[in-house]
Amino acid sequence: ALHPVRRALISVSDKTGLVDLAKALAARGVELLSTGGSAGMLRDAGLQVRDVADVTGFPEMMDGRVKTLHPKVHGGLLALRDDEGHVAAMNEHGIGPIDLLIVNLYPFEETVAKGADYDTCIENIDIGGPAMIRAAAKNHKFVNVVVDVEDYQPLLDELEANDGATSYAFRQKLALTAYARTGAYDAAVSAWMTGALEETAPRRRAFAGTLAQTLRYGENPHQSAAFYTDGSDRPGVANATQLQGKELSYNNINDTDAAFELVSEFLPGNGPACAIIKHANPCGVARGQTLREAYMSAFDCDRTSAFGGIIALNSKLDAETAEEISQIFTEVIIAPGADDAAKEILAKKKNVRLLLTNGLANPLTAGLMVKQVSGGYLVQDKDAGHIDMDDLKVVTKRQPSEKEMADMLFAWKVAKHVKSNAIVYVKDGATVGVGAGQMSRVDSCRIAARKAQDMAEVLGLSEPLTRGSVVASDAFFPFADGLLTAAEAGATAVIQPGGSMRDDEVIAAADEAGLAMVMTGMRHFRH
Ligand code: 93A
Repeated sequence: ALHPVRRALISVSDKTGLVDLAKALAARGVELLSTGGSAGMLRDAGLQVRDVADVTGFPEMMDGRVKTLHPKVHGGLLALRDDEGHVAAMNEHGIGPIDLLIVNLYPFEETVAKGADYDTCIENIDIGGPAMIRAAAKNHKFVNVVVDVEDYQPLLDELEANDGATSYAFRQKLALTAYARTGAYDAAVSAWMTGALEETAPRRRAFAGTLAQTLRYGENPHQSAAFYTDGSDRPGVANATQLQGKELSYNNINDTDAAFELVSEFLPGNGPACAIIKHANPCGVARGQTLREAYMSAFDCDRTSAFGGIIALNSKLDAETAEEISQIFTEVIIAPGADDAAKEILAKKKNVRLLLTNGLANPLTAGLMVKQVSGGYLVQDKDAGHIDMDDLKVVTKRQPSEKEMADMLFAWKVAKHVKSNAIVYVKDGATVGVGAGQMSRVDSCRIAARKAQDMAEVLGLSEPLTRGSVVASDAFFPFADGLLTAAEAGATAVIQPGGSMRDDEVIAAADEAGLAMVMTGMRHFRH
């Protein structure tokens, strides 16, 4: 049913658009109630406003912690206008109905993002605001609640269309937005406290995000989709600046994230590195003396798949690398910076999206991974597992050479970012074969070797690059077959977690083939 708006309560931290909205409401004859700062701003604009303190008979107190928490406010929001008892209570206690609530909350998320100290974050937890929002939203049968500056104009349009009233359907939609906001707000508090107390286990915490972008569609055109940010300032796709190209799609965001998280494993201090991603899996990762060389080596792992891929770099994009990348079609490039000359080169490729980040992501930082299953969510810590040379146990007669060791650690880092079953062949600091997402480990070994063979033909090499390579497996070899496939492809050293019932068999096969093998004691499933 249509309900006229006669009285509004305004209490906002973000005062964007406030004066214009209030003027439009006043012009409709709506009476304005407001809290300290908001009231001051409206008065300065020449509007007539009544202080909430005047309504409640109580001053704002305790540094503003108690300003709207009063029956005269909450009764006015919650009273059912068509209930005799409620109306009688309003009359008895001198409670006037509030038909419209305009509230946006203390900027808790922004305060956390700025790195504020504990007490400042606590002070920025809004109590009265969410209480009013939840009350008004519950009573949407009669009350309008606006929590987003973006809803100011639609509200005015609705009032205009209905001669100063709003429809039930309109109020329902506002209530939905309102509860999404209070839910996300408390989830942000919960997430912050989880971090502040260094409570890393994903238990007893809520999670939610802030709508950052409505996407054109999801994984497929018939799926609707949106991008939510979690308020952290982690360098990566959520906090990057896009210099050119169309808006990112759902798949772009997913793949760009995979690419950047992977390349962030390689510290720029150890030289430039490049990762090329297709469908969330790397089709080439390499280090180089120069960034261009790193890109070229990554590209040479699987030129066919790299077409239309996503490229992540661990250092500033330079002109010669940009020139090289421009030779084929690429969807997205993400890097911690770009030279002017590089930007100029890419500007000619209007379809390429160039994203610049504020540094690399720290792979050791704790985080949360959420995945939806039918009827629920699976929540776990992000895989921040890390091994050093000291954690490795050589299990074969032959010790790996220094070069093999370096390549194995490289391969292991890449394998962490490949969908299981993951098999990664590496030679001279570059992947030369990647087997991803297979249901059996031996198939991943075969596919990776097979792709290396195909690339040898493309590159005009007499033998595949897997000759003299090392191989990483994200989980143990359940049988010797996968390892033997890798040996046949020319791998000379193996890195894997170990822990299979048949480790003895696998080690014996490695010894017989003259391989060196190390065990990490840690696995990196990724599904
Ligand atoms: O400290 S509070 O939780 N206590 C309250 O009773 C209360 N009522 C409104 N914060 C409260 N608010 C918040 O004050 C609103 O949610 C809004 O963000 C802010 C507006 O204050 P001002 O109008 O003084 O700028």
